[in-house]
Amino acid sequence: MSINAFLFDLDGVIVDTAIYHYQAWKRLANELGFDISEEFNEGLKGVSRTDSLDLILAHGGLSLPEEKKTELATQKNEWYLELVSRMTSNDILPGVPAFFAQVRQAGLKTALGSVSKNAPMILARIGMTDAFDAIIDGNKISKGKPDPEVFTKGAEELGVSAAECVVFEDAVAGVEAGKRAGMFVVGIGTPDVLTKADMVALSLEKLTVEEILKQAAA
Ligand code: B16
Ligand code: MG
Repeated sequence: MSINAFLFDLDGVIVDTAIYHYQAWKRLANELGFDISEEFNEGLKGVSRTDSLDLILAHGGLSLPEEKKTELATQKNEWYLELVSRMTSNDILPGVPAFFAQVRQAGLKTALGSVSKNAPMILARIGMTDAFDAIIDGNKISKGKPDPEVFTKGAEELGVSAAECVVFEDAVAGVEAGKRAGMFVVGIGTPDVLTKADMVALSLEKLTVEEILKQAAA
């Protein structure tokens, strides 16, 4: 089966919003009286807002009522929105525009596979809404990564099978989601962290479509 579609995660692959999620969660943890490290934050990447909060509270040894948790998640999102509200196309990660030009040239379909409810707003801010044939975001799914739903839905909307898809992911949970969806996964980061990815590169800048298609067919 040949590859006909590329499915992209947003945070950490197209734009570096991962740092803003981290800053907002760190601020929240600090207000609650504890801290979260960058290493701990790796486990939050690709994880939904509510699941992230549960992991953070468990890390701080806190158990809070649902009402309070909703309040904290809303507060984190407000801080996050403050941080991303000034984003522009200058925040697109290096190599992304050139890579998308190659993807189009190769006639591949594209989908966004993000569990972020803020994804449509971020795409609009960076001017990349039209770069995708399908957009799956946190408003369209019920299960966050590592559940494969976000990528399975992406393939479905594009009208392709899982075997025709390549996923681009920077998160451990996202790589797992792509593999569970039955797709070839390109990890964006380092091989020591993204151990389950089929191939790994530091950024899209370091990749060519030709090389990926060759590896996926091997
Ligand atoms: P929001 P992705 C994920 O996006 C982020 O990696 C994760 O840190 C965040 O908690 C999640 O979106 C939900 O985001 O609070 O904006 O709905 O990596 O799947 O693009
Ligand atoms: Mg990500």
